[in-house]
Amino acid sequence: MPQHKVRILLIGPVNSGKSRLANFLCDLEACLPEDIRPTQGLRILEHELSDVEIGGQKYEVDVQLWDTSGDEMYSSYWPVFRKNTDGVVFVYSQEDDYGVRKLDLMYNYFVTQPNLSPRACLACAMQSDEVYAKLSSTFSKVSKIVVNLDAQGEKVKQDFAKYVASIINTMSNK
Ligand SMILES: Nc1nc2c(ncn2[C@@H]2O[C@H](COP(=O)(O)OP(=O)(O)OP(=O)(O)O)[C@@H](O)[C@H]2O)c(=O)[nH]1
Ligand SMILES: [Mg+2]
Repeated sequence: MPQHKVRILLIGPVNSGKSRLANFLCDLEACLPEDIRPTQGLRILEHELSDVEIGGQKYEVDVQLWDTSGDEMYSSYWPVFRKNTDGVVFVYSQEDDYGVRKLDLMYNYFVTQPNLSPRACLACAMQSDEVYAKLSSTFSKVSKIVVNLDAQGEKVKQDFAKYVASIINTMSNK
């Protein structure tokens, strides 16, 4: 099977669920409770997706996830996070109005400035009971999904595979 490689950045406010989503996508959910803690700057996780359909053909894709910290303490790392990334996933909670308002600034830095296509982006609202905050019009061209890891994990994996296919399409149309 032909192969592709993509590097995807996970960004968003502190405690929005970036590491939880990354663990889930890489089948690391069963980690010990003491492993769950704020990310110290950056974690890099790798996994392989098979049977990703791109233009009618199936590919195997090596996915490298850059799971970043949302803490402003690490904002001096942003130039490193942004360099050579193929896609950007925004992870947020619709219960966190303060966090959602920070996403516009992140979009500007990680997507608008390096001229990345909105098709290489995905906005993931982690499932919440209440909805206090919505994305601004800055995200109008970005695909949006609601992530419910407890009840609809399989759907999250399918949505993610579609997103990976869309990144590769964007890369090959450059
Ligand atoms: N079930 C489960 N919950 C997790 C896991 N990892 C984190 N959590 C929980 O999910 C919530 C969000 O935590 P994280 O995913 O670590 O948040 P984050 O966006 O990575 O935060 P920063 O790294 O500080 O920017 C917290 O309540 C964690 O306790 C996991 O692997 N499994
Ligand atoms: Mg984290």
